[in-house]
Amino acid sequence: MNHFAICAAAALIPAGMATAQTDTMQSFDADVVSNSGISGTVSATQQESGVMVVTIDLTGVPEGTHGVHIHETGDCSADDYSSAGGHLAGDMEHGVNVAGGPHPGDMPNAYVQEDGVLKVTYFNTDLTPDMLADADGAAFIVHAGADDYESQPSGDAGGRLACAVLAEPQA
Ligand SMILES: [Cu+2]
Ligand SMILES: [Zn+2]
Repeated sequence: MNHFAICAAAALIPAGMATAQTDTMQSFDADVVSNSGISGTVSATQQESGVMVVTIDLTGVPEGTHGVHIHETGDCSADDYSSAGGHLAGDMEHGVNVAGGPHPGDMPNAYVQEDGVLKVTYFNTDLTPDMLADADGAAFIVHAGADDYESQPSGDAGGRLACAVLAEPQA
């Protein structure tokens, strides 16, 4: 059942929102930038249900477990991507293992094999288009290590390997 649901959602993305954007359904697409040789794309698309579907399609990712999050500022200009700020937090605590969590920007860890491919679709029921397109925008970040789903404020996931501006800050 899970497999079917994931495939069905992935299939809806190109047909659904690539050309049509309304007040209630919006799509955010971005290319990643990386000083670590990672390339690819990430998108966040609100579906008819209201659920945001986050699709990540990257190559060149080091083998291992990586925290992936939506961060609060749409700015990847710093060399270490610290310019993207902390997690998109929405007054919540970090992590699914914590009372009062998770952040709307929190997502499950990605497990990358030897081939360096990180390709996954996540359903995010807490994220909204308004959070992404707020005054300071939003960015997607891939971390060097795993999110422990409990350390505050960001899961102790290590440095930032790649960044993508999902929505620009509105000056
Ligand atoms: Cu992060
Ligand atoms: Zn978080």
